[in-house]
Amino acid sequence: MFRAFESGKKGLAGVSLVPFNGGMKKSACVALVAGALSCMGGALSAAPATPERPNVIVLIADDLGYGDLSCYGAKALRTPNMDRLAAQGLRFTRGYAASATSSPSRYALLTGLYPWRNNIRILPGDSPLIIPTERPSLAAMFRNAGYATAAVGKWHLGLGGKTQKDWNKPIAPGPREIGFDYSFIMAATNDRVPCVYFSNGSVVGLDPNDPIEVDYRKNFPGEPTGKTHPQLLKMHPSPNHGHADSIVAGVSRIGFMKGGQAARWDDSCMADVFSEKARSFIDANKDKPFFLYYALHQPHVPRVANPKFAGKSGLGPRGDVILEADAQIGELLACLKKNNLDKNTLIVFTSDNGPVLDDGYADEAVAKARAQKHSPSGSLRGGKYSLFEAGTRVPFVVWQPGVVKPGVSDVPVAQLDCYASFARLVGGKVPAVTDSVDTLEVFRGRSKTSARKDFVIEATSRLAYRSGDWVYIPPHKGPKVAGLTGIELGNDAAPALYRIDGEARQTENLAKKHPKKLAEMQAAFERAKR
Ligand code: NG6
Ligand code: CA
Repeated sequence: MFRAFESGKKGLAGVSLVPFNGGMKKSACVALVAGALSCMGGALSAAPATPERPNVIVLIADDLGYGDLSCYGAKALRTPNMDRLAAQGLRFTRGYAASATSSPSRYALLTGLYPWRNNIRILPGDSPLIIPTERPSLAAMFRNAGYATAAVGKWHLGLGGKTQKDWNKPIAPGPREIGFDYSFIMAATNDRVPCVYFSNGSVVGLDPNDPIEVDYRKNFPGEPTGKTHPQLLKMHPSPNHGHADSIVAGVSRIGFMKGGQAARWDDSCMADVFSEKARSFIDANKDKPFFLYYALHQPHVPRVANPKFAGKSGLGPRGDVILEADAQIGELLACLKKNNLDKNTLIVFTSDNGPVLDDGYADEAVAKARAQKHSPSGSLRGGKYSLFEAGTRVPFVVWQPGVVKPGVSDVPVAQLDCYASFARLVGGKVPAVTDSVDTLEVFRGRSKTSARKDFVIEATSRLAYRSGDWVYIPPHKGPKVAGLTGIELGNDAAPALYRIDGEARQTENLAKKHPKKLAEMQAAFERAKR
């Protein structure tokens, strides 16, 4: 039988394989195989019995917007594999991340807790682990229920303990200590050092004679940065955005690193590397139930598409990497099909937060989107970092052919509710203290009545409150529009009340027109926070 982690062998489709447990060489860029996608068919079996304990994949993109997918209305680019998930599955028009930025959003998904309860913010790349090890995470819930578990892709939840860490030794606590049997991750974001992969806590491909050092305050003497050596850059930082520190693979990043040359990643290969690791995990665990947290790095900055996709979208690098992510999803679906797991695997496909065009690099995202009339937020107001809808209302598709009823649902759902919903699905336990609510039947399209009645969202430490068709944004200090990204943040001196049913644009503040509703929302918000 084909075992993907037999080092050095060629897989069935001629894909070069790298060892499952790390050992990957720096330039190991797995060749994609044209035509590896097999047609998913899509016919539902007549009277499907619910498979017991299906495999579960949380497939989460990074900064992918509500309007970035053709199945959510994008016209300027096509996302055929995302669309296939949506066509065969249930596409939610009101699916929410808990936060408009990454670390808090992922924290919520993996703990079932609101991130603002513990003041979770965007983490630097050298942050300690922020997920408690003593309380079972979503991964631990699956592991305790007998599932094999893996995290592949973007992490951004911190690694190691509170004291200064040595990147040249295995780092713990990390994914393993919160319930992932296997992990192959980047520590933080693709624009933050350290720019190396970690397999089960250790840097992949590290030469012990060239140790890694990381510092977020000052550079190491003599090391080139985007500021001192702009001639070395193939992608330049946007003015005033930072992102001009250490240079890795021709891109200057946030933070400084030294050494680890052989281990440094090449952004243009990252999609293939993560895709191969995710598929190897599936191949290796096809005979037992598994939970895979697969965190795509696109379209977060820096957007460096593989040459196969560069220039293909007409929207510049941001569009190109969305096509690349879409192809990764095609490979994932083909892998499930190949292993005969496509009826017994539930996928939630979503994004950690809303979209942004200029988030740190001069990559033409703004100009190309304007020229092609592409709105990454769709018809919603705001974007990443915003309390308006596009900050947290994200693509949200649940897929399991034969089990999830295909269609479109406007029932509000939250990533936060994956914990309690999946716990019921697999016979796992939910901790006594939780913000997660079991909405499994809504996820599967079998009920339109959700146990989730309201939702507190967070954007850069500010809160807003949703209930039914309404959202209340309390007064917040700060600029209305962010100077760097040009995104409307949702700050106002006056309280704001909007209706958010349908494709809500949030143009009219209804606070004055509906004082009773406003008071009711304010009171409910205070209760929800308690
Ligand atoms: C911000 C960065 C932005 C991005 C973000 C994290 C600046 C000016 N901006 O601080 O480029 O890295 O952090 O994005 O440094 S997230 O999707 O992981 O939350
Ligand atoms: Ca993000």
